[in-house]
Amino acid sequence: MSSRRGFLQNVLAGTGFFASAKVLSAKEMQMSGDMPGMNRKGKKGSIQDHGSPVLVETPDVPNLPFRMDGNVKEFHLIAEPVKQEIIPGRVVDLWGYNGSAPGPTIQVTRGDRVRIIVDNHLPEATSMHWHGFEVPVEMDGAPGSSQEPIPPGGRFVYEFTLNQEGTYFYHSHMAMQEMIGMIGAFVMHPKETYKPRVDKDFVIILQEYAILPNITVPNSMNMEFNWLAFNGKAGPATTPLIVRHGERVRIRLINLGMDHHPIHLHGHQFVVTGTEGGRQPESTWGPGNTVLVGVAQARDVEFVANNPGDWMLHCHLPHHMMNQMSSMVGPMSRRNGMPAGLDMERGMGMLRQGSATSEENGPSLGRGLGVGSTAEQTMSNSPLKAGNPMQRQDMPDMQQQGMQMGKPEVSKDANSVPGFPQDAFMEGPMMAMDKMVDKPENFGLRPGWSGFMAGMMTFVRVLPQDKYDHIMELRKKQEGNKPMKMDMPGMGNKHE
Ligand SMILES: [Cu+2]
Repeated sequence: MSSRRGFLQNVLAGTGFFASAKVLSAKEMQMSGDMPGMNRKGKKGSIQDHGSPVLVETPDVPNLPFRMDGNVKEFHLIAEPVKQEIIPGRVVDLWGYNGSAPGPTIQVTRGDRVRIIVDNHLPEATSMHWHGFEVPVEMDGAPGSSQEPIPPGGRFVYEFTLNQEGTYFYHSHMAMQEMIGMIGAFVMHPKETYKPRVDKDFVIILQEYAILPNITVPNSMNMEFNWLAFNGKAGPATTPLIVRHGERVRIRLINLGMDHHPIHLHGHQFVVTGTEGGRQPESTWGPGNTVLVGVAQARDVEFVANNPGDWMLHCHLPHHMMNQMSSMVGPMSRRNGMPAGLDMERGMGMLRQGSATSEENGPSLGRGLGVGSTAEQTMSNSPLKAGNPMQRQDMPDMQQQGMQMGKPEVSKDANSVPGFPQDAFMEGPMMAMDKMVDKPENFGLRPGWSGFMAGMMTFVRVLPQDKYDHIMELRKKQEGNKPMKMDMPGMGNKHE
């Protein structure tokens, strides 16, 4: 196969070889045509009530391609360690599938016969559970009871017919592995689209990690989290959901972590139309703008994007709207150094050397390993010492990296106001990094926007036709410029 077009056609027509399989982005799948068996008749821009559903888009996460083996849709998942860039410059070590954490999104149609080959490239045993699937027990992926765990280097082939529809997901059924990224979306489309038909359909997977400064591995024992992610990205690195003014939109929220997340949408009322158990009858739909997505749950919300603007979509737990929260940020902003002699940079979590949990650094940073730690300190905000509370020239590196590093505006008497600071150094110009997260979907956002986006946060951008078209054009250009990535991590890279 020589051309990209030919390759895509083959994969999508179900004749592609696994050896040349490639993880397609949602965009590519949308652009390249439809999945076999999904006869999508929808014309661009038209809102119609018949025909097959639109494909879901999982921002920042690829779709998993498949091939047809007779009448079986065959997918291939590889459990493996993954380097995940949560925000620019912060690459962490997670475990996921096919180079992605969360793993690639699987889309099937009700009635499909599905085979999923799971290879274990992890250093320990794993198993794959199909959450909420009504399948024979030997296909359930419960290690020790329904099957032997898949040993390192091993493979298990799952095969079943799916007679369900809705927002489902797959995940490792090893509890600690769940906490380090091992989940992916599994959307089962109905044969005929629901009414009213949606024009855009998105998936967002909610995850949280406890990752100490200068350490790349999440502490999956910890119960407090400093990195909160939508589809593996924390704001402002999340990719906004782009919709046209007037379109009907579905967002499928999936949570598999240690915390529950009340997800809130600005500017619109939505209705909850589905759970992890599938579609709810319309008589149960009530208006809301915040939906609590509990652990192991999925919630589908739908709304008509009738209010133009860049609207925030975020978890409303305040600590889930922050990045790399540090109990010492407050104190560091009002002292010239830590009691133990650490400077502001390190106090802010930008540790230059050593480990944040070392005997030397741990206690003075107020950080420990979490469970049973003796090094944790409780810190509260208190009035500042007089003087300049923050010297941003201390952070030339950050500026070189593209942080805008503006000066937060504070009143003259700020230091004498009990409670100060709260957000003065956590949000705003200091944290802005518009250029570092530049991408087509961010085009035209208000300058400095990125300083106020963190954690589980993204935008639903409800755009007039011309702005929408412009962003789609930019997207296409970007796709064209990208070098073609043929390798599927962990797989042979032989082409026809
Ligand atoms: Cu939350």
